[in-house]
Amino acid sequence: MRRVTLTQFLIEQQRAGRTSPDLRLLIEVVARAVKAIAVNVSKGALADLLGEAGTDNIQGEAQKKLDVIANEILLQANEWGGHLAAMASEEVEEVHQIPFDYPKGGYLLLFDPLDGSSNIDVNISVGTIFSVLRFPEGIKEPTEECFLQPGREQVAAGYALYGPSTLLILTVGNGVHGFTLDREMGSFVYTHPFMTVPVDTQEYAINASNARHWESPVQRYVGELQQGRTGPRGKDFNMRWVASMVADVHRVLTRGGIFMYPLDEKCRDQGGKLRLMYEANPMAMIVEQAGGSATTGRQRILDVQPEKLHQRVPVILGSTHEVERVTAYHLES
Ligand code: AHM
Ligand code: MG
Repeated sequence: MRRVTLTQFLIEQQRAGRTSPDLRLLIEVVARAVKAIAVNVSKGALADLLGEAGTDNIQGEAQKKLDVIANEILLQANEWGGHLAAMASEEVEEVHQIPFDYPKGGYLLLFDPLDGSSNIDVNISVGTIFSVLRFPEGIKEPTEECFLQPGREQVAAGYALYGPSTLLILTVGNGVHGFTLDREMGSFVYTHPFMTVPVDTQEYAINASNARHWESPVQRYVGELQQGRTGPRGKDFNMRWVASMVADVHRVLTRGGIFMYPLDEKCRDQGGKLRLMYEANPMAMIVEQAGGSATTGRQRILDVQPEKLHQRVPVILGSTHEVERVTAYHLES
Protein backbone atom coordinates (compact mmCIF):
# COMPACT_ATOMS: atom_id res chain seq x y z
CA MET A 1 0.00 0.00 0.00
CA ARG A 2 1.31 3.46 -0.89
CA ARG A 3 1.86 5.53 2.24
CA VAL A 4 1.06 9.18 1.67
CA THR A 5 2.67 11.55 4.14
CA LEU A 6 1.36 14.96 5.19
CA THR A 7 4.10 16.57 3.08
CA GLN A 8 3.03 14.68 -0.05
CA PHE A 9 -0.63 15.44 0.65
CA LEU A 10 0.12 19.16 0.98
CA ILE A 11 2.21 19.25 -2.19
CA GLU A 12 -0.68 17.63 -4.05
CA GLN A 13 -3.09 20.19 -2.59
CA GLN A 14 -0.73 22.95 -3.74
CA ARG A 15 -0.49 21.51 -7.26
CA ALA A 16 -4.29 21.41 -7.41
CA GLY A 17 -4.34 25.12 -6.50
CA ARG A 18 -5.93 24.57 -3.08
CA THR A 19 -3.05 25.91 -0.98
CA SER A 20 -0.34 28.47 -1.54
CA PRO A 21 3.31 27.57 -0.88
CA ASP A 22 3.18 29.73 2.27
CA LEU A 23 0.07 27.99 3.60
CA ARG A 24 1.74 24.65 2.96
CA LEU A 25 4.79 25.79 4.90
CA LEU A 26 2.58 27.06 7.72
CA ILE A 27 0.80 23.72 8.08
CA GLU A 28 4.11 21.83 7.93
CA VAL A 29 5.50 24.03 10.71
CA VAL A 30 2.39 23.53 12.86
CA ALA A 31 2.71 19.77 12.29
CA ARG A 32 6.35 19.89 13.39
CA ALA A 33 5.36 21.76 16.55
CA VAL A 34 2.62 19.19 17.19
CA LYS A 35 5.23 16.41 17.10
CA ALA A 36 7.29 18.25 19.72
CA ILE A 37 4.20 18.80 21.89
CA ALA A 38 3.29 15.10 21.54
CA VAL A 39 6.75 14.13 22.84
CA ASN A 40 6.34 16.38 25.88
CA VAL A 41 2.76 15.27 26.58
CA SER A 42 3.80 11.61 26.50
CA LYS A 43 6.75 12.13 28.87
CA GLY A 44 4.44 13.37 31.62
CA ALA A 45 5.77 12.69 35.10
CA LEU A 46 9.06 11.29 33.73
CA ALA A 47 10.12 14.82 32.85
CA ASP A 48 8.29 16.49 35.75
CA LEU A 49 5.81 17.95 33.27
CA LEU A 50 2.56 17.40 35.19
CA GLY A 51 0.92 19.94 37.46
CA GLU A 52 0.64 23.70 37.52
CA ALA A 53 3.17 26.22 36.27
CA GLY A 54 2.33 28.69 39.06
CA THR A 55 1.01 31.35 36.65
CA ASP A 56 -2.42 32.44 35.36
CA ASN A 57 -3.35 33.03 31.70
CA ILE A 58 -5.41 35.93 30.32
CA GLN A 59 -8.66 34.15 31.26
CA GLY A 60 -7.50 34.00 34.88
CA GLU A 61 -7.07 30.21 34.68
CA ALA A 62 -4.11 28.48 36.33
CA GLN A 63 -1.66 27.43 33.63
CA LYS A 64 -0.33 23.90 33.62
CA LYS A 65 3.34 23.33 32.88
CA LEU A 66 2.36 21.70 29.59
CA ASP A 67 0.15 24.69 28.63
CA VAL A 68 3.21 26.90 28.88
CA ILE A 69 5.50 24.46 27.04
CA ALA A 70 3.03 23.84 24.20
CA ASN A 71 2.52 27.58 23.78
CA GLU A 72 6.27 28.22 23.61
CA ILE A 73 6.78 25.42 21.09
CA LEU A 74 4.10 26.80 18.74
CA LEU A 75 5.27 30.41 19.02
CA GLN A 76 8.93 29.60 18.44
CA ALA A 77 8.30 27.16 15.59
CA ASN A 78 6.20 29.70 13.69
CA GLU A 79 8.19 32.88 14.24
CA TRP A 80 10.98 32.58 11.72
CA GLY A 81 9.50 30.87 8.62
CA GLY A 82 8.33 34.10 6.97
CA HIS A 83 4.77 32.82 6.44
CA LEU A 84 3.04 34.74 9.24
CA ALA A 85 2.15 38.36 9.94
CA ALA A 86 1.30 37.63 13.61
CA MET A 87 -0.06 35.00 16.00
CA ALA A 88 -2.65 34.82 18.76
CA SER A 89 -2.86 32.22 21.52
CA GLU A 90 -5.25 31.31 24.31
CA GLU A 91 -2.28 31.65 26.65
CA VAL A 92 -1.23 35.15 25.54
CA GLU A 93 -3.30 38.28 26.16
CA GLU A 94 -2.02 40.44 23.32
CA VAL A 95 -1.29 39.69 19.68
CA HIS A 96 2.11 37.98 19.39
CA GLN A 97 4.20 39.98 16.93
CA ILE A 98 6.82 38.37 14.72
CA PRO A 99 10.27 39.54 15.92
CA PHE A 100 11.45 42.46 13.76
CA ASP A 101 14.51 40.61 12.39
CA TYR A 102 12.37 37.86 10.78
CA PRO A 103 10.47 38.22 7.49
CA LYS A 104 6.69 38.52 7.66
CA GLY A 105 4.05 36.74 5.58
CA GLY A 106 0.41 36.93 4.61
CA TYR A 107 -1.27 34.76 7.24
CA LEU A 108 -2.46 35.01 10.82
CA LEU A 109 -2.27 31.93 13.04
CA LEU A 110 -4.46 31.45 16.12
CA PHE A 111 -4.25 28.52 18.50
CA ASP A 112 -5.22 26.90 21.75
CA PRO A 113 -1.88 25.21 22.43
CA LEU A 114 -3.17 22.56 24.84
CA ASP A 115 -6.91 22.20 25.03
CA GLY A 116 -8.51 20.17 27.81
CA SER A 117 -5.58 20.78 30.11
CA SER A 118 -7.61 19.77 33.19
CA ASN A 119 -7.13 16.25 31.79
CA ILE A 120 -3.30 16.34 31.69
CA ASP A 121 -2.71 15.17 35.24
CA VAL A 122 -5.12 12.25 34.87
CA ASN A 123 -3.53 11.01 31.63
CA ILE A 124 -6.60 11.57 29.48
CA SER A 125 -6.42 12.86 25.89
CA VAL A 126 -5.68 16.53 25.27
CA GLY A 127 -5.23 18.43 22.03
CA THR A 128 -4.06 21.49 20.09
CA ILE A 129 -6.53 23.52 18.02
CA PHE A 130 -5.53 26.02 15.31
CA SER A 131 -7.08 28.43 12.85
CA VAL A 132 -5.55 30.30 9.90
CA LEU A 133 -6.79 33.66 8.59
CA ARG A 134 -5.45 35.98 5.90
CA PHE A 135 -3.64 39.09 7.06
CA PRO A 136 -5.76 41.92 5.60
CA GLU A 137 -4.03 43.73 2.73
CA GLY A 138 -2.76 47.28 3.04
CA ILE A 139 -2.04 47.08 6.79
CA LYS A 140 1.49 47.55 8.11
CA GLU A 141 1.38 46.55 11.79
CA PRO A 142 -0.82 43.59 12.78
CA THR A 143 -3.24 44.58 15.54
CA GLU A 144 -6.06 42.74 17.33
CA GLU A 145 -8.45 44.31 14.75
CA CYS A 146 -6.82 42.29 11.93
CA PHE A 147 -7.78 39.06 13.68
CA LEU A 148 -11.45 39.97 14.18
CA GLN A 149 -12.72 38.20 11.06
CA PRO A 150 -15.72 35.84 11.08
CA GLY A 151 -14.86 32.13 10.98
CA ARG A 152 -16.08 31.75 7.39
CA GLU A 153 -12.93 33.67 6.37
CA GLN A 154 -10.65 30.91 7.71
CA VAL A 155 -8.37 29.46 5.01
CA ALA A 156 -7.41 26.43 7.09
CA ALA A 157 -8.25 24.88 10.44
CA GLY A 158 -7.17 21.81 12.30
CA TYR A 159 -6.47 20.06 15.53
CA ALA A 160 -4.03 17.57 16.96
CA LEU A 161 -5.29 14.89 19.34
CA TYR A 162 -2.75 13.47 21.77
CA GLY A 163 -4.47 10.16 22.50
CA PRO A 164 -3.43 6.52 22.16
CA SER A 165 -2.17 7.73 18.76
CA THR A 166 -1.31 11.30 17.89
CA LEU A 167 -3.59 12.49 15.09
CA LEU A 168 -3.60 15.64 13.00
CA ILE A 169 -6.96 16.56 11.49
CA LEU A 170 -6.93 19.25 8.83
CA THR A 171 -9.08 21.18 6.41
CA VAL A 172 -8.00 23.69 3.80
CA GLY A 173 -11.58 24.04 2.56
CA ASN A 174 -11.66 20.82 0.57
CA GLY A 175 -13.05 18.27 3.03
CA VAL A 176 -11.49 17.02 6.25
CA HIS A 177 -8.39 14.85 6.21
CA GLY A 178 -6.75 12.94 9.06
CA PHE A 179 -3.12 11.91 9.57
CA THR A 180 -1.64 9.54 12.16
CA LEU A 181 1.83 10.17 13.59
CA ASP A 182 4.20 7.31 12.83
CA ARG A 183 6.53 7.76 15.81
CA GLU A 184 9.32 5.56 14.41
CA MET A 185 9.41 7.43 11.10
CA GLY A 186 8.60 10.81 12.65
CA SER A 187 6.04 11.59 9.95
CA PHE A 188 2.30 12.06 9.71
CA VAL A 189 0.71 9.43 7.47
CA TYR A 190 -2.56 10.07 5.61
CA THR A 191 -4.94 7.61 7.28
CA HIS A 192 -8.38 9.29 7.29
CA PRO A 193 -9.40 10.75 3.89
CA PHE A 194 -12.58 12.84 3.61
CA MET A 195 -13.95 12.35 7.12
CA THR A 196 -17.71 12.81 7.36
CA VAL A 197 -20.19 13.42 10.16
CA PRO A 198 -23.41 11.44 9.60
CA VAL A 199 -26.53 13.63 9.65
CA ASP A 200 -28.26 11.43 12.26
CA THR A 201 -26.93 10.14 15.56
CA GLN A 202 -27.89 8.51 18.85
CA GLU A 203 -25.05 10.00 20.91
CA TYR A 204 -24.73 13.37 22.65
CA ALA A 205 -22.04 15.14 24.65
CA ILE A 206 -22.70 17.82 27.27
CA ASN A 207 -21.53 18.51 30.82
CA ALA A 208 -24.76 17.44 32.52
CA SER A 209 -23.67 18.83 35.90
CA ASN A 210 -24.69 22.22 34.48
CA ALA A 211 -28.26 21.05 33.71
CA ARG A 212 -29.89 23.33 36.28
CA HIS A 213 -28.10 26.33 34.72
CA TRP A 214 -29.07 25.61 31.09
CA GLU A 215 -31.54 27.72 29.12
CA SER A 216 -34.96 26.16 28.51
CA PRO A 217 -34.33 25.09 24.85
CA VAL A 218 -31.34 22.99 25.98
CA GLN A 219 -33.28 21.56 28.93
CA ARG A 220 -36.10 20.63 26.55
CA TYR A 221 -33.76 19.07 23.97
CA VAL A 222 -31.66 17.02 26.43
CA GLY A 223 -34.79 16.07 28.40
CA GLU A 224 -36.25 14.57 25.23
CA LEU A 225 -33.06 12.62 24.52
CA GLN A 226 -33.07 11.24 28.05
CA GLN A 227 -36.60 9.90 27.70
CA GLY A 228 -35.26 7.45 25.14
CA ARG A 229 -37.46 5.24 22.99
CA THR A 230 -40.64 5.86 24.99
CA GLY A 231 -40.23 9.65 24.67
CA PRO A 232 -40.89 12.02 21.75
CA ARG A 233 -37.69 10.97 19.92
CA GLY A 234 -38.69 7.30 19.83
CA LYS A 235 -35.11 6.04 20.25
CA ASP A 236 -32.45 5.68 22.95
CA PHE A 237 -29.48 8.04 23.11
CA ASN A 238 -26.07 7.38 24.64
CA MET A 239 -23.98 10.09 26.35
CA ARG A 240 -20.20 10.75 26.44
CA TRP A 241 -18.20 13.66 27.94
CA VAL A 242 -14.39 13.58 27.94
CA ALA A 243 -14.07 17.29 28.89
CA SER A 244 -11.39 17.72 26.23
CA MET A 245 -13.13 19.44 23.33
CA VAL A 246 -10.67 17.93 20.86
CA ALA A 247 -11.45 14.38 22.00
CA ASP A 248 -15.20 15.01 22.14
CA VAL A 249 -15.25 16.62 18.67
CA HIS A 250 -13.03 13.89 17.28
CA ARG A 251 -15.54 11.28 18.41
CA VAL A 252 -18.29 13.26 16.64
CA LEU A 253 -16.15 13.42 13.51
CA THR A 254 -15.47 9.70 13.65
CA ARG A 255 -18.90 8.22 14.41
CA GLY A 256 -21.34 11.13 14.57
CA GLY A 257 -22.94 12.80 17.56
CA ILE A 258 -23.82 16.22 18.92
CA PHE A 259 -21.43 18.21 21.13
CA MET A 260 -22.79 21.09 23.21
CA TYR A 261 -21.29 23.71 25.48
CA PRO A 262 -24.34 25.98 25.46
CA LEU A 263 -24.97 29.27 27.17
CA ASP A 264 -25.89 28.75 30.83
CA GLU A 265 -26.27 30.85 33.96
CA LYS A 266 -22.66 30.15 35.00
CA CYS A 267 -21.09 31.42 31.78
CA ARG A 268 -23.76 33.91 30.63
CA ASP A 269 -21.77 36.99 31.63
CA GLN A 270 -18.79 35.85 29.56
CA GLY A 271 -20.98 34.91 26.58
CA GLY A 272 -20.23 31.17 26.82
CA LYS A 273 -17.45 28.85 27.97
CA LEU A 274 -15.48 28.06 24.82
CA ARG A 275 -13.40 30.60 22.93
CA LEU A 276 -14.65 31.73 19.51
CA MET A 277 -11.45 32.43 17.61
CA TYR A 278 -9.31 29.39 18.41
CA GLU A 279 -11.79 26.77 19.65
CA ALA A 280 -15.27 27.28 18.17
CA ASN A 281 -14.31 28.66 14.73
CA PRO A 282 -11.76 26.02 13.72
CA MET A 283 -13.98 23.20 15.03
CA ALA A 284 -17.00 24.69 13.24
CA MET A 285 -15.08 24.86 9.95
CA ILE A 286 -13.93 21.25 10.34
CA VAL A 287 -17.42 19.98 11.23
CA GLU A 288 -19.06 21.88 8.35
CA GLN A 289 -16.40 20.64 5.94
CA ALA A 290 -17.27 17.12 7.10
CA GLY A 291 -20.96 17.66 6.34
CA GLY A 292 -22.07 18.54 9.88
CA SER A 293 -23.37 21.80 11.35
CA ALA A 294 -22.24 24.23 14.04
CA THR A 295 -24.31 26.98 15.69
CA THR A 296 -24.43 29.05 18.86
CA GLY A 297 -28.05 27.93 19.21
CA ARG A 298 -29.06 31.19 17.56
CA GLN A 299 -26.74 31.60 14.57
CA ARG A 300 -24.10 29.79 12.51
CA ILE A 301 -20.81 29.96 14.42
CA LEU A 302 -18.85 30.82 11.27
CA ASP A 303 -21.02 33.95 10.82
CA VAL A 304 -20.37 35.39 14.29
CA GLN A 305 -18.59 38.74 13.95
CA PRO A 306 -15.83 38.68 16.61
CA GLU A 307 -15.43 41.72 18.82
CA LYS A 308 -12.53 40.52 20.94
CA LEU A 309 -9.64 38.13 20.46
CA HIS A 310 -10.50 36.06 23.52
CA GLN A 311 -14.28 36.23 23.05
CA ARG A 312 -16.36 33.27 24.23
CA VAL A 313 -19.35 31.77 22.49
CA PRO A 314 -21.94 29.00 23.02
CA VAL A 315 -21.16 25.93 20.89
CA ILE A 316 -23.52 23.31 19.47
CA LEU A 317 -22.01 21.18 16.71
CA GLY A 318 -22.13 17.80 15.02
CA SER A 319 -24.75 15.72 13.23
CA THR A 320 -26.86 18.14 11.22
CA HIS A 321 -30.37 16.90 12.07
CA GLU A 322 -29.66 17.16 15.82
CA VAL A 323 -27.95 20.57 15.59
CA GLU A 324 -30.89 21.85 13.53
CA ARG A 325 -33.37 20.56 16.11
CA VAL A 326 -31.76 22.17 19.14
CA THR A 327 -31.17 25.39 17.18
CA ALA A 328 -34.85 25.45 16.21
CA TYR A 329 -35.78 25.10 19.90
CA HIS A 330 -33.64 28.18 20.65
CA LEU A 331 -35.18 30.20 17.84
CA GLU A 332 -38.74 29.24 18.90
CA SER A 333 -38.21 30.29 22.52
P1 AHM B 1 -9.30 24.80 28.32
O1 AHM B 1 -9.06 25.45 26.98
O2 AHM B 1 -8.98 25.71 29.46
O3 AHM B 1 -8.66 23.45 28.42
O4 AHM B 1 -10.91 24.62 28.46
C1 AHM B 1 -11.69 24.15 27.42
C2 AHM B 1 -12.25 22.80 27.79
C3 AHM B 1 -12.77 22.05 26.58
O5 AHM B 1 -11.76 21.26 26.04
C4 AHM B 1 -13.88 21.21 27.16
O6 AHM B 1 -14.90 20.95 26.21
C5 AHM B 1 -14.40 22.07 28.27
O7 AHM B 1 -13.36 22.96 28.64
C6 AHM B 1 -14.78 21.25 29.48
O8 AHM B 1 -15.39 22.06 30.40
P2 AHM B 1 -16.01 21.49 31.78
O9 AHM B 1 -14.85 21.20 32.67
O10 AHM B 1 -16.86 22.62 32.26
O11 AHM B 1 -16.80 20.26 31.45
MG1 MG C 1 -9.12 25.31 25.25
